[in-house]
Amino acid sequence: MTAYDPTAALLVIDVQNDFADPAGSLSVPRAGHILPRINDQVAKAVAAGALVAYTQDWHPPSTPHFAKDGGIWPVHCVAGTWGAELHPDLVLDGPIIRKGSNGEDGYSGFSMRDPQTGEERPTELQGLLRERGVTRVVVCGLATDYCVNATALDATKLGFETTVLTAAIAAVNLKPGDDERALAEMAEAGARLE
Ligand code: VGL
Ligand code: ZN
Repeated sequence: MTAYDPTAALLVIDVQNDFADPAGSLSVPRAGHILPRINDQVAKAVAAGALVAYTQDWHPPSTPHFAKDGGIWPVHCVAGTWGAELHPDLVLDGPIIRKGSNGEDGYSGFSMRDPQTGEERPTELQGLLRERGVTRVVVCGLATDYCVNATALDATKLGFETTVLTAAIAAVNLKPGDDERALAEMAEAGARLE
């Protein structure tokens, strides 16, 4: 079981209506099942004095991230819309980091990649964690094969001891098995799957 303390941070990735609600435009199968588990973890983290940080996919109406503009995704999480809002059942108790605001593929909570130039830029998440002396991160949320995967991989690269809560994540699975491949990739990178 994950033990939280002030050196740990729980990262709650993209639990937004477009992913987490069955009516969302990029609805993730089983997302509804993981919400109570995420809320349990939020309660545990807060009780132990660990930071809880939330990410939000936050896209402009047109971005090369979307299929209509040359990318691969249906329009989702457009800034200021219902779909971009954090799910109403999610317990909120910490800072929110938005990514993708300038049209980047914001898969990782830690970095944003310009889809045209490939250039990577950091979000404010790393600074926030370092400021608070956080050395361990615990990752949950959506989706296993994209934002959870990218965030956990970046966390290991940045030297955070990284745990992924396999009961509190769910996958898009554009291709069957994407979830298993993402789990293997995270484990390979040194993340602990719990
Ligand atoms: C995500 C696909 C597109 C995610 C974001 O949050 O995993 N997936 N944008
Ligand atoms: Zn997106």
